Amino acid sequence: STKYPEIQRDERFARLTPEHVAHFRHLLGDNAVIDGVTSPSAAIDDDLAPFNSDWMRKYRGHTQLVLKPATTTEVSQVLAYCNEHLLAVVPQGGNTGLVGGSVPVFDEIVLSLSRMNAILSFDPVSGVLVAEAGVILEAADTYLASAASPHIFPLDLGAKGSCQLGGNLSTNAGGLRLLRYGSLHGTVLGLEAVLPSGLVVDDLCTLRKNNTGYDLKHLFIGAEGTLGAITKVAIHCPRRPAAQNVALLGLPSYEHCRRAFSEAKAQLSEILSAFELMDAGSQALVTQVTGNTHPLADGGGPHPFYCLVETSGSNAEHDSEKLGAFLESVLDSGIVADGTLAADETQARTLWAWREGITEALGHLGGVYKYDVSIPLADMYALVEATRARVAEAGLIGEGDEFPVRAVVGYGHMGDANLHLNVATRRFDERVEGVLEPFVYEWIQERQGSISAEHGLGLAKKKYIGYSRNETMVGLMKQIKGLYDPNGIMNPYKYI
Ligand code: FAD
Ligand code: 2HG
Ligand code: ZN
Repeated sequence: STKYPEIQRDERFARLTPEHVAHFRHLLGDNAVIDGVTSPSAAIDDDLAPFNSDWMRKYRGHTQLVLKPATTTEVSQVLAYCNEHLLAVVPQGGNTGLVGGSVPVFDEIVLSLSRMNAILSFDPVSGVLVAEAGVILEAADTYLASAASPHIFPLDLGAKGSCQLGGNLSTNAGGLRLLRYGSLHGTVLGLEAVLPSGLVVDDLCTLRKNNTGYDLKHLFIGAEGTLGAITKVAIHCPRRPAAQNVALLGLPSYEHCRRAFSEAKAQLSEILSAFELMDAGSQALVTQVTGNTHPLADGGGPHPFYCLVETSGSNAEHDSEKLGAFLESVLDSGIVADGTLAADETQARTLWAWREGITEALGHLGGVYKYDVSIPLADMYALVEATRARVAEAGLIGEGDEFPVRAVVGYGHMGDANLHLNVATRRFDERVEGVLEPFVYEWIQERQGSISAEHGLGLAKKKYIGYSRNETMVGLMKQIKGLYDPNGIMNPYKYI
């Protein structure tokens, strides 16, 4: 895991004492506290471990205290006490974040929202869902799917079984269908959050239109827990599409993927709901880890690139006819070398697994350096090629233990010009990091891209915010941080 030689513990923050812990036990009850302060033991360390280590096992903190409040009032009481006693806090949802933002750096208290997991209301006519921040994304979607008039949560991503709505909002997660349903800045109608002072920001509006002054909820969307803790969410959910169809395409070059995307928009227009990119390397890794045979292995595969196209609509026959016609046309015109259509829901899920399973497969190989970036589409994949060349030039990639890098792969949300460049290593290695950074960020800056498309900055990109935001913008962010969190107790040492 990564060490933090450049970061010092801020000694303004108090160290936890048994008196602090006694106060929290009194406030929340014994079951809501994991306490390694008053009763340290190997068993308690095991209980604390999952809260201290991130999904990638790259970042590791040293918290001795996890608090699990059950109500907004409890969150407010906890934060007010922490603020008064200068105790630093990291809000944590499902701990699936990929930038090291969700775990402590030193001994910050972890504020877990997992017990605040109630669905509060759902209006099937407007489609507005109100839920607590600790609701798991998949649970929210399952609830909506089983409603008398089935709806869909307007966000979907590979970590849906663990991530929480509060974490989704705090990272402004994008996911697999942003192309169709837009960003959380559009779908979230209101939220409730607690500031470090204990003040409850009650902005749980359920209206689609509300132009009354500054729309402050947007500050919490993507704030990564640096301003306060989100406790409730109101979100606009669309009707669940009656029909979903999926096609997987094999293509000879990245330029062909761009042409296929353009054709998909033209031919599938209002029913297009996802357009995802995967390179050959990413698919080879999924094959290697799962042992499954790639669906396009027989038709002249492996292909240099793959695209997954999904349609969502109200008429299954109409949609599958349209997707079938699209596949025929891109095959005929030579844009696509091979393709397959899912015949039913099970096959659709299987095709999706080749895209959604990449992150998990990479995780099996060792340490992964992840770059979640936005780049204008024309140049998007060139970053993977440039990185591959740089790593090869540095002599870091090859078969055998002496080469730290196993693969440089690219995939992502082509419909949103969002690339996931992943460099898989045998283990995290400072030599590799030195070759990749700031190279990747400079490359992106030169092309007016963004160094963080959908995962946030966290600790991973703390040093690099200046590559995508100018001094004025960072200065304004710091002023807002100072206003909302004057003692700086919320998620310290991270990007702001
Ligand atoms: P955590 O990881 O617990 O926290 C993330 C950040 O939010 C931290 O800074 C934390 O302090 C803060 N936070 C959490 N809860 C709160 C709260 N209630 N109030 C204030 N701050 C809070 N991201 C995408 O955008 N698109 C994807 O397609 C995608 N796919 C993924 C696939 C996999 C397999 C994995 C492991 C991750 C993926 N992610 C993706 C990254 C991740 O950002 C999302 O999984 C998710 O949004 C994080 O939610 P979480 O509840 O796990 O938050
Ligand atoms: C995805 O789109 C996620 O699969 C994760 O955002 C990307 O692992 C990654 O780099
Ligand atoms: Zn993604």
